[in-house]
Amino acid sequence: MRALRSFDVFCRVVDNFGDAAVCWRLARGLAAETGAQTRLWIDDLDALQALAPQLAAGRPQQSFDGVEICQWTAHADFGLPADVVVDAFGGGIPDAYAEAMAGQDSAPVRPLWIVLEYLSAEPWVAKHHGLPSPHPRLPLERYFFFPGFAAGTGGLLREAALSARREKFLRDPRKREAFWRDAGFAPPAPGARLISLFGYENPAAAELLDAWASGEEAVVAAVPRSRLRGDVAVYLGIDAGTENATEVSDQVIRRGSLEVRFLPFLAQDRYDELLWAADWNFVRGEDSFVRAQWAERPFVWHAYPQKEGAHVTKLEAFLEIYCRGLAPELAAPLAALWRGWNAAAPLPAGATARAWSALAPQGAALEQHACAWAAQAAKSGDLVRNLTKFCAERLE
Ligand code: TRH
Repeated sequence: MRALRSFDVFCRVVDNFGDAAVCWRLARGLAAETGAQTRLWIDDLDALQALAPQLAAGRPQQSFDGVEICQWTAHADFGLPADVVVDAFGGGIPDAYAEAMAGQDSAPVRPLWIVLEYLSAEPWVAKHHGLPSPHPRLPLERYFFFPGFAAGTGGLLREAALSARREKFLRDPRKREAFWRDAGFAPPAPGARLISLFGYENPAAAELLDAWASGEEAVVAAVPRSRLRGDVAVYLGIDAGTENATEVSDQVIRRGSLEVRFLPFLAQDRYDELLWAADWNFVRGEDSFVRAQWAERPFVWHAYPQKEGAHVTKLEAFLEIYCRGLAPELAAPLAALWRGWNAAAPLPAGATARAWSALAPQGAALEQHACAWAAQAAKSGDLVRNLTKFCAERLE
């Protein structure tokens, strides 16, 4: 198989953090896995800097973690095309760059154009994975690369060092204490159920928070900065300011059995630690959705809302595979909780709280299932390895 000498990853940030998060994780993985020159071209450096605060804000070019991070502007000098060009989420690549790729016919091999698609559990994914499509104008093929949970898909981003990092964190209580100290809080009281909340605006939030506040057991809800924060603040009757407002950061608000902690937006690697420390994780989009699975804890996914409810199809497709092997008396309330959390319209009053009260006492069984699921999902292979193999085979 031909060695891959260079990668260019092109990332247009639509909104939120996911596009930048997936591309940053991919670029770091490619550099670590292959040692090849890896450039991440990104149009919104701020989104990336929030995920990796070590990066210098606004610097058009810098290197970190084996990746050369370049600001993607209309006047950027892209230089020679790389062996492999990743067009993330179909955001496209610069026209001049595509023409340069097409002009490489004198080169030993013509660069490969990979369109990295969004993650979905829908059954059609494996059939479409890896299919070529001729460029409408240039003598170039684009290959559609689909992440996925099943064999025959591109797999999931899962860096080799992940398990060791997680086990090291879980084995050492001092690391958990350090996490809270660095986030500006004391560790939660022993025995309190820790729930992390990351999501989009959500009308179902109040009902769940109320169930926790009026419940028997102590619940600590850790709420890093996100679009869900507003709903939490409204429930607590406090002004959260705008999503980016930090006023509420570092605040602890108590209501009955519920303690809400407003956390700052954490560095991506720190966010992993929150997922590992928590008993339940509420996540969203794509990258946190996958990280929650690798955290091997029960979780609830808020799919990125899409037109015509396309996200509900994605949600149901994932629920179908995730709940396989789960006892029906757990699968039914879990699905109800997820549907309630993703409902475009509010569910019958109490439905989300009822689902929660059926699940809350079953933490051990749900965690066991989460562990079994993580092992199952990992069988589709690490996306970085699958991608490098896919490319090396086509660059023969
Ligand atoms: O930010 P998102 O909603 O991104 C979304 C999705 O990717 C969606 O598929 C895409 O269509 C849309 O953007 C445009 O959710 P996601 O994918 O989970 O990305 C969030 C990232 O932020 C993830 O890497 C976790 C990280 N994160 C931190 O680093 N620190 C934090 O404190 C929190 C809460 C998250």
